[in-house]
Amino acid sequence: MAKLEILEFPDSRLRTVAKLVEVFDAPLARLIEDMYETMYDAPGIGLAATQVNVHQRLLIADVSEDHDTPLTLINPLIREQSGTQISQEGCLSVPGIFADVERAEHIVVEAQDIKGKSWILEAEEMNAVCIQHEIDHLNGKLFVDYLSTLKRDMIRRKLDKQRRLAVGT
Ligand code: K2U
Ligand code: ZN
Repeated sequence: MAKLEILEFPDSRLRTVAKLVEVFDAPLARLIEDMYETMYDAPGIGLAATQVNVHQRLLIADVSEDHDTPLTLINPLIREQSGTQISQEGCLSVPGIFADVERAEHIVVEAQDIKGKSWILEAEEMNAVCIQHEIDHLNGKLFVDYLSTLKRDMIRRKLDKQRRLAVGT
């Protein structure tokens, strides 16, 4: 297993629209393993392949308290959505920044598993938020895109300053 580097806003590679996964082979399984190690180590409750600079439609999540309920969604498609919920979101690609985002409260998702078998799952509350957040990543979208341009520019400047100071340490 290996910890993967997570791209950080405003890296333009985070804006890539991921392509469908077509080959369900050992390298894919290894990537998924490495993504789980990276996510749990961060720590985070979700991770999209885009964030580790792999532009395939693959996301993982685990919103459980004991970090023992992994969820792997390949080529996910939201088939139905209903209701709305507002929750505070963060992002491993936008470290230290949190903001309220409105999302669908309940979603029905069609996806493929690690072997390529299609399945349907329903999600709500934090699971639904996390899946929508990760699918946004696969479409090159970040939660800061739901904020005003002014706020997004402030965040960009704050992160740029943090990175400059980190280089200086
Ligand atoms: O995409 C990511 O960077 C993973 C996010 C997923 C997420 C964001 C907002 C709301 C739910 C899930 C990270 O896990 S951000 C860190 C975090 C950890 C626990 C709760 C919320 C955010
Ligand atoms: Zn994120």
